[in-house]
Amino acid sequence: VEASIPEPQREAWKKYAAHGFKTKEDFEKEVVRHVETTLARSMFNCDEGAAYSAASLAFRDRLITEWNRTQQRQTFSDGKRVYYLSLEFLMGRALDNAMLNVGLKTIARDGLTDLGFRIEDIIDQEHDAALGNGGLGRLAACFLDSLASLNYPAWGYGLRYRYGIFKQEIVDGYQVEVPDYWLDFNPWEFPRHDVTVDIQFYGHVRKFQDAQGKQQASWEGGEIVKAVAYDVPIPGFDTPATNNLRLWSSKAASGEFDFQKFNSGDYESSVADQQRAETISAVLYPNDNLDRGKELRLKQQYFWVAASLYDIVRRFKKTKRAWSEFPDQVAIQLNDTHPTLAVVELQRILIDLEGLEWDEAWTIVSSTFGYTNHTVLPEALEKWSVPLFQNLLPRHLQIIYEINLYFLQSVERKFPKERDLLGRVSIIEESQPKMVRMAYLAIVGSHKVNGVAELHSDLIKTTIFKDFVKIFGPDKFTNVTNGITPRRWLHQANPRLSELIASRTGGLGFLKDLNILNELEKFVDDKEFRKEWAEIKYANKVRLAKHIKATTDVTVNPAALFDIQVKRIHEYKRQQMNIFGVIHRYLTIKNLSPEERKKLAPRVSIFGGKAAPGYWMAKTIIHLINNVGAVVNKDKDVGDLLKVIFLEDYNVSKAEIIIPASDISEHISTAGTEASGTSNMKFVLNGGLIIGTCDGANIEITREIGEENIFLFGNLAEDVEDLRHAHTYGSHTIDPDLANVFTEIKKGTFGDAGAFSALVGAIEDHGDYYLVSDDFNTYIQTQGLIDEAYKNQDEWISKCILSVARMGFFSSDRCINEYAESIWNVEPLAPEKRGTSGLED
Ligand code: NBY
Repeated sequence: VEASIPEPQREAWKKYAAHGFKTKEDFEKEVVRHVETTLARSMFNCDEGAAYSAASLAFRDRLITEWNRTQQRQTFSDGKRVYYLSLEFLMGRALDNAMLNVGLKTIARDGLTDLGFRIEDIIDQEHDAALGNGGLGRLAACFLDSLASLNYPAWGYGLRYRYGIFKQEIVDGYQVEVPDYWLDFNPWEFPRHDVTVDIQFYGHVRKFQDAQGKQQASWEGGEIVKAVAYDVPIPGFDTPATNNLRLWSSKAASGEFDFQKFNSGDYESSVADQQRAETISAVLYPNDNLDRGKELRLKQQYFWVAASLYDIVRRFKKTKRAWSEFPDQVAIQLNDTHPTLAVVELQRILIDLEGLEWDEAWTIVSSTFGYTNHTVLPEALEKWSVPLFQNLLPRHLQIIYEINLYFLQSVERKFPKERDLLGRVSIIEESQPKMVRMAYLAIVGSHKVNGVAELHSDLIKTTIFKDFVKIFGPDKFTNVTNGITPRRWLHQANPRLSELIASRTGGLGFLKDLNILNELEKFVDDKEFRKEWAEIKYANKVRLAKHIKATTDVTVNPAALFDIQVKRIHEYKRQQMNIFGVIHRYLTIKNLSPEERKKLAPRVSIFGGKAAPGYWMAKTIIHLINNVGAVVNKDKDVGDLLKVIFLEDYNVSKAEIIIPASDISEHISTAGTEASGTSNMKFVLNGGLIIGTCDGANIEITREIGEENIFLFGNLAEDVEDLRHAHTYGSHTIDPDLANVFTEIKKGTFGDAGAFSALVGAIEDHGDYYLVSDDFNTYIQTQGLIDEAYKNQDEWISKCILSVARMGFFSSDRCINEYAESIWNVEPLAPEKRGTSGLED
């Protein structure tokens, strides 16, 4: 309030308020100004990097103007806000997205041309913001885009990692990890050195009686680390609404403590303290679907959660409302269990710092949070050791015990005869050492728990969270099927397809209401439309073929069927089954006469994805793919009939090139293991077909597009348990085609067989947990069906067109509207009508 300009002086502010450019000339002026002043360069040393920087700064200025207005408007309107807490935001590039969302890409293209640059080259200068591992982090990014595009008052909260997900290099067929230092020049963030929070760690709890004789607790001592806010503007598409992503960075708190050390000549240890503080936000943990229980990770979680909650509470307190109204003003969504400490932290703030009674506080807490589960894999369910907690967060551990006590008491009252139940649902696992089960804490502390696809949401209710359904009733558990933003994953990644769709559906409206794609069904037999459709797919394949040539030096034929599997490497996702299938295809080709070979359909098998650095089996899969490629790609008998490509360093910006170029993509996880998958949606939206198992969102994609338009195969989730049991206790025979593949690997055809013995052994000798052998035969057969289907291009294109026409459901806009209605209870805030933004193209 003190910083607010007095009324009489506000006229000047209004008169000179920044507006941002609207014309090509103004854009060019801004670019030149930034080159000459912000960057201190000139036309004599402006390379593409500088042009990127200047263009980005021009757009940034524009975004921030809208950001300011949006935030002011949200504050004045005084409605409920959503806070999306995620340790990962896999944003990718921002410039192209900003240009498209504010509707000024054509102006920027023309302006850059005038200044001597090609817009594609400028866009290509940007380093991805890769603050995430895979699907979970990218989902958070799609959600931010939809929240802004739909005018929801929403903030994202995350960590400003100095190093995002590592860059992957392939050296001699092996993955090598290189640090991703991405902050050298980042025009998209605004440091808020005035927005800081002191975060406490370690220390002890002092119990005392307050003036009213009430038992109180105070967390004292330990050390303090400072959280500094960095804000990233999130522009909505075709709306001035610009939301905020606030990322916290850690730095040493300069307190007396440091000065004492400094003055007493202990310079080195004061520098060490500083570095230790900065370590907290230094690096993104590179594991997906695996919990490693490292202390620094727990520190990251608390640091981020405590800073975010302090910020949220500070904002709420400005409204001067009663605490009981907190859940009417604030909805907090927990993206997986990583932010679950927020439940405990809010309870602590309310009882220890704000003096509320336990029950009153707990009612507020448990009506504020919603929890999204993203996995049923046991190794991914977060647990933290009690001794670790005791040391790092002593007061929080006490509160967790208390939450657990009251929870278990309520369970006992409701189910007095079920003694085992208490042990099963206890937030504390009675192991050695004891562990805090974060998912259970998140369930107890939230009013809604959701899975991310129908099958997944059913599975969590019947397996890992079954007891909780019984305790809380089925209504607490719900499904919100994931979605993707059509802005990035169609309009930005596949501009020509977007343009074609716009030309037949009356403009770009489908990007705001994806169900409009339905109108494409009537063009399925339209000759001209089909021709353009096929040309666009071909052009996208040529673009990818060029990328493949440039990065791997392998020449691929764009007329071949492009078969793509790009995602994190994991045994449950079964890239091993894919490469075994490729080997099977290779052996088949080798066994044919040259005459017979001519009848085959040429294929390019494309893989991409990172393995967690400590996940040996995943790294072995990458090694095998590369070795198979090395053999197959130079085999004269094979030629164009089969090429095997591993694309290095799969990330968001590469996905934008890869996905539009696919004919078939593979989503072949063991049934019941992939919670949803989201790239499956992206591939179909870009006119590719899918080979997949009955898992995750594949099932709903099938329901929407029709089973005649998808290649499904494999065992069902309901049969997985029995099959696994049979592997372990019955006789386990390997599929004969797969056995042939193993024989070839063991012969050393793809390099030292010893390197792959663990991969083969997992299937032959160790129970084949992911059912590769069980599904191999139908997988191979289905691949055969695909070969046949692709030969009939007429039918193939019809399938593609009909599929795209039926994908409306998978927009993240639909998904966000479901969250808003069924979990957050928030409404959009219509932006002022200023006519500053207008759709172009
Ligand atoms: O979330 C993915 C699921 O595997 C995928 O099926 C789903 O579509 C997507 C969005 O709902 N999960 C995922 O990407 N998980 C992680 O990346 C992840 C990262 C870290 C940790 C656990 C999981 N961790 O415990 O550190």
